[in-house]
Amino acid sequence: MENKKTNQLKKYAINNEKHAGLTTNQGLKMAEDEFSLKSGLRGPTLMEDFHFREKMTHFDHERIPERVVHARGVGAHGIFQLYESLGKYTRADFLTDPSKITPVFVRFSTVQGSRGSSDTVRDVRGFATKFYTDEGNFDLVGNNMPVFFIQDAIKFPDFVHAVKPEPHNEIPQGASAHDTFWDFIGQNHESAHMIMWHMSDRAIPRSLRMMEGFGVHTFRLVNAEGKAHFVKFHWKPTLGVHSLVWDEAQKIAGKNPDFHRQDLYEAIEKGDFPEWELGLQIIREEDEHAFDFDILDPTKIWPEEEVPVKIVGKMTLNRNVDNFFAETEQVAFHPGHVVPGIDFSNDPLLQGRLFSYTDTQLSRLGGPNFHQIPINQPVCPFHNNQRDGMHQMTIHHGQTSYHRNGLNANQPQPVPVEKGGYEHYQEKVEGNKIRGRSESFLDFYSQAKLFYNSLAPYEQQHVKDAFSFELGKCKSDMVKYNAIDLLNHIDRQLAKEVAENIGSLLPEKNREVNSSKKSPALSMANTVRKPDTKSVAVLLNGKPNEAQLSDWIKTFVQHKINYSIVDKKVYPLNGMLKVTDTYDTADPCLFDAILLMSSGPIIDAPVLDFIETTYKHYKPLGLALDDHQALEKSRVNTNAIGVYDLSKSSIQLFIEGIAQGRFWDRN
Ligand code: HDD
Repeated sequence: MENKKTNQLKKYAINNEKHAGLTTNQGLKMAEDEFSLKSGLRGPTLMEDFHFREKMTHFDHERIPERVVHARGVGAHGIFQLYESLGKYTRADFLTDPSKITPVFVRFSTVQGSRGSSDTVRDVRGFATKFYTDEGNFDLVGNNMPVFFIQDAIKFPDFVHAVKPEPHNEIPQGASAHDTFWDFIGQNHESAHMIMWHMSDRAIPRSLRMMEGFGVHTFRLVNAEGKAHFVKFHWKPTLGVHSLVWDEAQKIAGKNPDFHRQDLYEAIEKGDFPEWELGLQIIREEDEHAFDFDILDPTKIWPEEEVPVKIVGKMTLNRNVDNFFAETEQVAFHPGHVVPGIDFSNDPLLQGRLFSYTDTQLSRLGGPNFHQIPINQPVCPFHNNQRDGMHQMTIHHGQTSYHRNGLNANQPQPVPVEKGGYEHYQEKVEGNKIRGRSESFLDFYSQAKLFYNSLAPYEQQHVKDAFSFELGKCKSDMVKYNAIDLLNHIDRQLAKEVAENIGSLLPEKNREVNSSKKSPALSMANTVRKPDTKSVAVLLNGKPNEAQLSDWIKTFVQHKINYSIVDKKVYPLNGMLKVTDTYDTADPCLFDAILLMSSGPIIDAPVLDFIETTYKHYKPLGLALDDHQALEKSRVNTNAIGVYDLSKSSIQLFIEGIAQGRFWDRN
């Protein structure tokens, strides 16, 4: 899938196959690449071995610093297209012309772990999108949760120091279940809302393709007349929002640490392109103070029932990177990369981010010219008087490199607003210089409670379990108690149950915020459900009825369901089918559903383990058993919801079960 950006990248592509031979970086053809130059076959290596020195020096410097947060990530190319013009709100060209196809690059990430950590850990997921518009790059650097842990960017280093592995022993990796993180949370009640999201199923997505994305901050859209609206950006996945269960997430972290990146890569390779709709929540400037929360506070959502999400366009990821390092690792996002018609708000978290992102690239990418790295270049021309610096790739011609010059007719000249020049929104601001926080930011608990109230009972149970797990891993009683104290401000019953589970005291006084408000949009129970791109393992226990198996596989393919056939060994079946996985290489946690085809009275132990684990994770089970008693002694209740006897019910019902995903009422 090609677009303006991928075509631009082609200029830089090198395909070794097309080259005649091996050379040094100076273009010298080399006759030998296996032996260093020695004084005698058993003698020492010589200093003059330039080939060895060049090869080794380059290798010695192959690594660059990983991102200080969001180090582990995966990226893909795609396109964005608008449904209808948003000219009423903004003059951004890519948001006003529905015929325009804007190339995008998206990088998904976890926050806490380092580059080699596992994908399925409990964490926030980064969701950063670079739109290569004709007016310059616009970066929407968001997360899969709509709020953040802190309200002011000056606390970011503290927060990150607390959540990252502890400094004395660098433990734990890819986890927030440790004392310094929970110490921070207990001491900083502004995290109350975010911690509820972090302990919810949102923190263990089933797939990156099945997560929402949020710009988090309030931005401004400004139209051609200079009129501004406040806006929040949303990404809504067309496959719905789905999660793993915690036991699965932990096991997958070991069985397949690349679970999410592989899922994304394979879906794109297969042509099952992931899609998100862009949604906007818009508030008129006049209504800035019309809500019971401050719209500048990044720990608050705008409940969708109060401020509806207007769906305005679609993003499709349709191409994997050609080189992980060149593209995914070197891509540099920045919330300050905006285009005419998009501007900032005074959210103090956003304001601080506007400094941090360029600054961090300087050490990560080694100098001020990282915008020239192919993945970071805009697709429109860029000219100014900035010069030189490490890794300068451009040969600027001419004598002048300063603004107001007479020698080159003052080129490059500032562009007037009417011709597309960026103009900052002229917001009136007045105030005394002060370090402090607005009182309107101080209600930490109401929306934490709103979130909890809005969850289905099974989702609330998962939140309790997550708190119990995480705090159960903490060693300090003080840390545990402070976290319970925080919960006691949100929901007394939640605080009580978690305190019991972790053996902590409960504060005597109930300080629960008094609110029974709900926002149904916050619960994942209300999401879209489709069978598309889910995966089924077909387990063979004895010789299968191959005609029947072929029929079922055809139905899976029609529904875009991925399948693997699993047996004790890999071998071809008749026709096109093949056993591709064994009970050793596959694992029940890696699939959305299981279909068991069993021809004898005995179900082998590894097969039984698959079935019982899948049952325990509430996932659909299709059973084609010659002997109907075969599972009688197992932990599977064959009459339970989401278990399909395929000798009686049609495969279609099983497919509906796969779309449903989980059967939480199963006992
Ligand atoms: Fe950040 C990376 C998202 C607050 C400072 N951030 C980073 C990435 C994402 C976010 C998705 C990874 C980008 C990529 O894939 O390369 N960050 C957020 C969101 C925030 C947020 C949604 C709150 C709403 N971040 C935040 C604050 C600061 C930073 C308050 C500092 C003031 N973030 C950074 C950073 C990173 C970064 C240190 C590390 C690597 C990078 O920027 O390029 O500058």
